[in-house]
Amino acid sequence: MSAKPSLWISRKLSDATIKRARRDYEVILNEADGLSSDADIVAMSARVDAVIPCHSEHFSADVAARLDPRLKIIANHSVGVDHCDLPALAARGIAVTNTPDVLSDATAEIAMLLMLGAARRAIEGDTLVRAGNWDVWSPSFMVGKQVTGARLGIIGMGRVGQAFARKARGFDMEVHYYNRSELSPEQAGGATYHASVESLLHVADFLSLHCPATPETTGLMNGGRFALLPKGAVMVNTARGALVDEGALIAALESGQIAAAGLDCFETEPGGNPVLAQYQNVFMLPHIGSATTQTRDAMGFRALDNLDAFFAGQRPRDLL
Ligand code: 8YV
Repeated sequence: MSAKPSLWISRKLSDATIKRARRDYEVILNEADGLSSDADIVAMSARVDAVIPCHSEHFSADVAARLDPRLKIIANHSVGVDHCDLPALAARGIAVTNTPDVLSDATAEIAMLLMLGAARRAIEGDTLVRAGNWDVWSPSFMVGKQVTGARLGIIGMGRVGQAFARKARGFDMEVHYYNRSELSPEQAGGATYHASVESLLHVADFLSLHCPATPETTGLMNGGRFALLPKGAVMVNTARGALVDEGALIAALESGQIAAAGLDCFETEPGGNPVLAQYQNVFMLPHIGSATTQTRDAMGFRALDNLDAFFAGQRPRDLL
């Protein structure tokens, strides 16, 4: 057996991550960077001691049951772990880690971009100018919704939610939040706590989702909940597509209940939603919340730190 543990890197991570991984592990890299099927994942598990997957590789209960006992740790290159069936993996004795903290600011930046772009009609304006169709100007032209001073509702006040709240305070927004538990005054930074999602929605002129996708949060934003928002609210989702019932969102856009939306994630990924794509008041990005050079390196290094601890016989910092 090789002195170095063997490691499957299932997607093309940053150059710095791969360089460091090759120094310390026998790396099998998915150079082609394509998606792996369940069968690919199961087959690979017999060849390696560890894997660094992205959220694009699914470790369902079925896959977990079929994994080879050689695989000992799944060191995710993501903070979200909804692609991993944690109880099923625990039952197989496989350790699972994630990469919290390091992507909070990059994701909050994308939430801010989406909120501003949706509120100020960025897609509509860009399309008009780019197509050479900008042939009029008027004070009643492309009037949007002002962000500065508005009420912002955040669902999920974890690391990303708090990073977004900090940025929103720079826009003098009045921040409200719903979270499973109330934060300490230092963490809340002056934001108002709501003990229920419903209470929060009533005051959310802007709404931003930052909670994980779990069976409890799937379809969190449905028709009934959209109806509780102030009319003409703007919704932003940089968390997971599963949180939003896209059919209900389309109905809310049609009725004007939602004035605009900014989406970095979708029920179907990759791909998105072709019906939502018809709306100029929906600002869409292809799940790039954490896609900065700095953050991708930090995510890769955090995953490797977790692996290093595990193979040194220590408890990984981000063991779930
Ligand atoms: C990543 C994310 O791009 O970390 C997460 O949970 O959704 C994204 O920031 C992706 O998961 C990388 O694997």
